[in-house]
Amino acid sequence: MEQIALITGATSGIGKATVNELARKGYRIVACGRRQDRLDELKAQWGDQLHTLAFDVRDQPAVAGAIAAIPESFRPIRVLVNNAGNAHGLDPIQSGSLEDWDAMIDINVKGLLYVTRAVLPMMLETGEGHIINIGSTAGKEVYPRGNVYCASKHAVDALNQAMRIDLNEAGIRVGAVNPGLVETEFSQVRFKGDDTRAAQVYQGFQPLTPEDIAEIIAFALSRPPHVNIADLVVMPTAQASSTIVRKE
Ligand code: NDP
Ligand code: 8X3
Repeated sequence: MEQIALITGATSGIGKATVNELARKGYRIVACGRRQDRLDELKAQWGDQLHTLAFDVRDQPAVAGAIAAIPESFRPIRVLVNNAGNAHGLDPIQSGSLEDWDAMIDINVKGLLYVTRAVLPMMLETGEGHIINIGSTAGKEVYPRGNVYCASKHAVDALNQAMRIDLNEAGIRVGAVNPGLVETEFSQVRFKGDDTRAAQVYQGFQPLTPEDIAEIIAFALSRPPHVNIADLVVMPTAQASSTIVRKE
């Protein structure tokens, strides 16, 4: 049967690479993000194989409305890649911006929940589904000034386990891919457009590419039905932990 995948955060980085990797493998894709121009570029590239949805994952009615309006030809969703998310700021807890905290909790945690809740009825109805949650090494450990971003990714780690438990009876596979340092627009967002500071994050070593992660997601999805890659951490070889990176 034809596989249909809904991917959030499809306009950049890991999500965009995953759209391209899965589309190359023949999936039909529902690509989600806020930036319509980027969604239009994906549509121009993949044509009838791809449907776009523009919504902010923080806006629950918008999430529910957009997913309810997915056309028949892109239903039922069998694969959900919960990828949309970002870090906002890198400040100590005593001086962190409340706006940044709200953004990270609302997007990385509540947004993931809203999307999952809207997609799940399609999986439950057919008894088939595979959810990949994009966590982070920041969900496995905590690093200086990572506070709320790390908390949001620890929440993703907890939700990944919780979804697997609650959806076990339904036979829906749930797993997480937790990357270390991947060169995307992530640090540009974290540092609010300070490109110099963002570039410094990836200097002096070879970071992961979004395509490295997309290939791993595709591998997890390609396992036979009795195999579920439940939780996977992937770092650049130069990285040993959030704070230990071998740089030249
Ligand atoms: P990018 O900044 O390149 O991509 C982030 C994506 O999330 C964009 O497509 C963006 O789309 C979407 N997004 C952000 N906020 C919202 C929102 N409010 N509503 C809808 N979509 C939103 O970063 P990455 O590709 O690196 O990040 C993808 C995921 O990977 C995130 O969950 C991140 O935490 C995680 N991750 C990243 C790592 C890294 O080192 N880069 C390492 C570990 C995990 P748009 O702006 O169009 O809405
Ligand atoms: C992104 C990786 O180390 O910047 O989740 O938190 S890190």
